[in-house]
Order: sequence, then structure tokens, then C-alpha cells
Amino acid sequence: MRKLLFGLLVVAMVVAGCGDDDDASGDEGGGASVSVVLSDPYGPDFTPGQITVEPDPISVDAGSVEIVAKNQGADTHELVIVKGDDPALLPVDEYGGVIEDDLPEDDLIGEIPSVFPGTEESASFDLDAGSYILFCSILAPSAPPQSHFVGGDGMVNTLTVT
Ligand SMILES: [Cu+2]
Repeated sequence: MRKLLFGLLVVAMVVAGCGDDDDASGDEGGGASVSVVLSDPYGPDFTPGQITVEPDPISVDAGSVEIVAKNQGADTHELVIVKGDDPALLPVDEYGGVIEDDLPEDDLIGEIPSVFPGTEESASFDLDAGSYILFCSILAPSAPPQSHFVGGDGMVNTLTVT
């Protein structure tokens, strides 16, 4: 009855910036939109999340980027955006979670703090060209506790802004 849930942070990408017809009124200032699907990253043995990106790699134009985070899992997730291109370099605690306080201040772009199961939340972020890491670092109350980030192997993906 306990199904092994392979976790997914499926970042299904929608570059609304290339909005074919509707977006005639100016690309300046953005309009790009990224759709991110959040799914639970662990099963009974806390299997690290798998990551699916479509298309891969994700790339959007610099400017205002709307991120729509849909939670298809059974647990609450978050979506944090930081500058960087290598999740393995983010500072982590003993639970495999990102220590946001140890990030350079300018690197923390923002977050969508709580996306409840079956819901979606969106927010817009002003992103310069560069590489960004999207992650969820919520602490799962397993025994022992484990961050959804799983030290870089869990709920994480990257976003390229050009
Ligand atoms: Cu999560």
C-alpha cells in the first residue's frame, strides 16, 4: 500500500515569451512564463527526486519572468530561486537542505514559499541574464528528517536566462 513515489520536479516549460499571437504588444519588460510542476521527492526510503525537464535546457529571456508552480504531490512544497548553475555548490545542512542564510545576499532572488498539494501559485521575478537554480528545501518529517533538496539530488532544477 505504500507506493514508492519517484519524486519529480518536473519543470515543464512554457516560454510564454514566445507567445505566438497574443504578445504583439512588446516583449520589453518580459512576459516570459515558466511552468514548474512539483511532486513529492521521496518514497518509503526517501528516494531522491528525479528531474524531468521539457524542453531541456530551459531558457527564457531576461526581464520579468513569471513562474507558475503547480504542486501535484501530496505534500506542501516551495520554490526558491537563487543565482547559480551548480546545485551541488549550494551550502547544505545536515538534513541535505539549503542553508539560505549562507547564500550571498544577492544570490537569493526570491521564493514562492508554500504551494499546497493540488494547488498552484505564481509570482514574477526580475531576472537578469544568467543561470538560476530552482529548488524546494522543505524539511520532510521523516526519520531522520530529510530535506526535499536532498543535498542537490532532490527537488532541484535549473533555469537559464538569456
Ligand atoms: Cu518539496
